[in-house]
Amino acid sequence: MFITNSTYRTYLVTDSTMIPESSTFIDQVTESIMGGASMVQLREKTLSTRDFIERAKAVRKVTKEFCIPLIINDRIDVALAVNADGVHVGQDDMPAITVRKILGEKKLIGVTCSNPEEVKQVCEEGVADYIGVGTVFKTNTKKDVKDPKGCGPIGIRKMLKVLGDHNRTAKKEIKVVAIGGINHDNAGSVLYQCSLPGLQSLTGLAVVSCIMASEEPKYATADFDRYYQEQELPTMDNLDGETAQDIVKMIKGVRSNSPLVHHITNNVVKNFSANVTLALGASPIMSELANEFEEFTCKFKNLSLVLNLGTPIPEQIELFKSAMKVYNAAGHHIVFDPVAAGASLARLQCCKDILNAGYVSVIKGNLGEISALLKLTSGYSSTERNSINRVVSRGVDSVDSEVEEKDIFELGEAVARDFKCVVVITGSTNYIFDGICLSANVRSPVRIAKVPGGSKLMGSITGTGCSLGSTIGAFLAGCATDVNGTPIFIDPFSAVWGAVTYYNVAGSVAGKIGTGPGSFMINFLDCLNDVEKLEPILKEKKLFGNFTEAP
Ligand code: 3NM
Repeated sequence: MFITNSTYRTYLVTDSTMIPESSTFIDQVTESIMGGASMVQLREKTLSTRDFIERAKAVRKVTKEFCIPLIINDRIDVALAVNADGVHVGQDDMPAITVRKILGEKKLIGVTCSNPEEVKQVCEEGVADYIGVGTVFKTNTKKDVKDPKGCGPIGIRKMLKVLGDHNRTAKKEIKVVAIGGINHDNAGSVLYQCSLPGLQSLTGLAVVSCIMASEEPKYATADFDRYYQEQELPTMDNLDGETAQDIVKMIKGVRSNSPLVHHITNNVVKNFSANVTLALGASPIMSELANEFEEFTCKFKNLSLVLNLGTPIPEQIELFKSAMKVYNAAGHHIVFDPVAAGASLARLQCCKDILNAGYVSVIKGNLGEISALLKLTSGYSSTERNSINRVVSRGVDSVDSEVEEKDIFELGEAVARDFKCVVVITGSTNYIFDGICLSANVRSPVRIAKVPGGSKLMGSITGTGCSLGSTIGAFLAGCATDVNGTPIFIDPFSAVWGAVTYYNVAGSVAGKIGTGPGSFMINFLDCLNDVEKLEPILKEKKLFGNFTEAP
């Protein structure tokens, strides 16, 4: 049998306990294969040996007809009895080395891994053809998983890093499928988020209940194919180059489209963030009513979500997660502000839960906050991190004087690459990193933009950091369509650069007028609102190629 990467694409793992009443086990498997299942693992935990063999023979007949591999879970004897194409073992089953000795070189061997150490061991043993990494998300199908909550894309990427390092130099590439809680709601983002561009991505997805329990297993399987097509990352070639250079055009887009910027944010800054959003010409909404989120995403094209971790409570984290699901499904941008991420392990855990629950287009924070997130990355991007490791978040204020610029570059790049998003590190100079427009196969450079801070007075009133999140949200949503409401593609990096630049130019102009924090706040809102006043300065600002240093 000819095994390629696409052999692993939609890997059906069977379970006979969840077949719909109107169907039979073998019908479910056959239909799934007809829908495009590219590999089948027969997984039976309660059948007698004799019944297991009978079932394996029946499935073998179908897999043979469709020329796809049949893998037997755990039972080497059953695999031998029916001449299956391979065996899949877990960490407590027969060691892969022993399986290889029994089965010989021609059969496929898969091993389940739940952490980087187990991946490392499989790589060192060098006998497996593929690994199954998981559990990605909570699943009801397997009860004895090591991490019932799921390791999420963050955990999967840490395993991919170990595998990718191995595969880079190995004679034989070990393939990898993700498993656990994968369904049609999350398959696209699993493929997108569980990859390290230029190093390692998933070869396929392994699925049980989403197919085995489906009334329409053929279509349930076929649907998985389209998620692979969606995995094309945007590249520099398909950007709207003209708009990407023109902040005035962007802010005018915000004003004419009047986007809705949905905030779930902390109580301290709600008022100021709403005023900043209004001053930009966008509409703020501070909704925490989960039932209406889907209505927003159906109703509005120019919409974004700003999640701010300023005053977290468990209910709010759950609200974040449900909002993310709705916004991700509708394809609207999400801006995440990991306020004081490094202040405690509990807060970092909140960030981990949030970033595992879905995809955010932008992460905005100060140096302390972004360096805390470094702990959630796979480490595939960075080499040395000495001075970054010295940075400890001190509440919401970060210390940037001790850190060299090259370390800031390394930090931003690492977080942007891992989370495949735009990262903004705020401070007296703002740094923006593009982890979105990367090539999937080669290690392409991360675009970096540098924007000078606006005014020292911005630090004298509360909420200027958080309201930058609102501004980014307004620009992303404002640039999502042209004035006629037709969707246009402007890359998030350019929109974020436009937002950060506009915000700081307004701050700089306001800072020169006022005498103290009170008047500054008012002048700042006025300046944000006065495009004509800022226009001459904005016209000077350009994104230069790969790197911009604003004059
Ligand atoms: N192995 P579903 S999770 C068979 O984590 C299996 O190793 C897992 O089922 C692992 O697609 C799992 O229905 C069950 O969530 C996955």
